[in-house]
Amino acid sequence: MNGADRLCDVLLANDVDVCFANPGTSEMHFVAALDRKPRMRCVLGLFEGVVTGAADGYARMADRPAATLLHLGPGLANGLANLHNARRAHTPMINVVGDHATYHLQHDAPLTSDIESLARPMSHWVRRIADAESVGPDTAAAYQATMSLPGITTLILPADAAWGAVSERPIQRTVVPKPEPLAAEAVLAAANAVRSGRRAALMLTSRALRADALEIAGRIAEATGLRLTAQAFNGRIERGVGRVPVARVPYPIDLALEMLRDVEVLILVGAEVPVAFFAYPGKPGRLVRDDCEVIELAQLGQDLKGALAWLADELGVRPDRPAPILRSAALADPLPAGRLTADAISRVVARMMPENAIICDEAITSGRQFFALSQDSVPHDYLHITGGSIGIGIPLAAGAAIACPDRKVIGLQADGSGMYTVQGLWTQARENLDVITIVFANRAYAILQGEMRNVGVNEFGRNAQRMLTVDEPALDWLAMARGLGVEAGRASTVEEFVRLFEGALLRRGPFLIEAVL
Ligand SMILES: Cc1ncc(C[n+]2csc(CCOP(=O)(O)OP(=O)(O)O)c2C)c(N)n1
Repeated sequence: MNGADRLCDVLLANDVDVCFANPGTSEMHFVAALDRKPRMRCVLGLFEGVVTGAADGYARMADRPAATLLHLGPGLANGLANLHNARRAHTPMINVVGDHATYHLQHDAPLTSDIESLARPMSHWVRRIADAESVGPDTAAAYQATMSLPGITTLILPADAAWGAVSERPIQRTVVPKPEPLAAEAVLAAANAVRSGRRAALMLTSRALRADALEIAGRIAEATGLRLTAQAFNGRIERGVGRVPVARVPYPIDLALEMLRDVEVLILVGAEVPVAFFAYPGKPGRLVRDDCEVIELAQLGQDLKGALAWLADELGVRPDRPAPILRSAALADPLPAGRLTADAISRVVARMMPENAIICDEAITSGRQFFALSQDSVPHDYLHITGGSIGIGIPLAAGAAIACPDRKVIGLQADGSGMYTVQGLWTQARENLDVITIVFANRAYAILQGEMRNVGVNEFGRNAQRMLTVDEPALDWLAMARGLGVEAGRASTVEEFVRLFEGALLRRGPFLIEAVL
């Protein structure tokens, strides 16, 4: 047995049995060890941004981490943008980054780089494994850290630690430390604030946005008048009919300020105080008013649902009180017709998505209305881009589909963002993943055109035009999808779109619809 075998065995003992990978020579012993473990599912991504984005989508839906296999500093660097998104989502993930053998580093061979420095900003926890015998304990430590933070852990695996012999010993499941207990003072402070009659709001994220936790929050809201809000960007929300609806803080700063203007007490449940996505001249950074009292009921890593239950108890809100869940789907709304617009697509998807669909939203400007339009759709999960780093949508959908093979995944995909990790379609095809990708082909970086106008520039000259449009040549999504092994169709009217979407819902396996806007 060698270090690489030990690494795999510790992962498998903890049910980490999917490895998204893009390997190189320094990881060959790890590849050979993975090859000896039939329980491990290895999924190839043709670019490391696909690898890390897919591991993110997988863990958001599976509620357990995947491993990634990345090739030294450059491989990790290619995956960093989506690691950044995963870090913002507090997704559990164990990255294994191969490195040269320890004694080879002195030669500064071409692929040598400072991997720790590349890893640290996008990881919550980083460790370089010293030798083969350390592989087991270090992998267990990475598992502990990823589960309890929860967050991104990165293990650097030197080739000689991978190939070095280790003594045989039984491998047990790693014990994860219990989360920090909830603080009675925080619960009391929140309850007192709610009782005070001041206008109070709960700010939820992460585990607090699952249906069971939302139900408790909904009961509190209905009994006390407390408002329910969610962070602007969240890893996963369970929503739709039968669930308690929650409003997200909007992206446009003026709408966000408007939403939070009258909030006098903000109670954070895993969430942060909301801030503007960017600085704008003359506008505040924090989105709550200066005199807003902020109470941290519970932090990420603590039992967020338990915190809500305790608050409900403290406020005398009975657990058998009916929660304000949405009761009927808006299926009676007529489908739109005629010219294809982004909102028409959102309406069609909101109306036609199957029960338990998983929506991966990287539609950027085209998806602005989707969240509101799908509030009373059938029950579904909503996964968002969490760190503002575009290029997550296609990989995120692939990972979610691997985690939930019995559920339909629908990717709402802006075209500019889609081009960052378009290779992810090939992974969808190779793994025969049940994903419908809807490309909003507006052939522009529309959001940036809006941001230019926000800063007062209304006339675009040649250089701005060249930087903010994605036409000439127009992207041929049908050809790209087919070239990557995914069947595809193009729609220019609502009727064409509905026909393609209906067909895609009836089949299994990946399908792409280019929606020409
Ligand atoms: C990694 C990364 N690079 C660049 C940007 C800046 N950026 C934000 S949105 C955007 C273009 C989005 O265009 P598209 O995906 O087509 O959506 P649209 O704005 O047209 O709705 C860019 C380049 C970013 N957010 N992340």
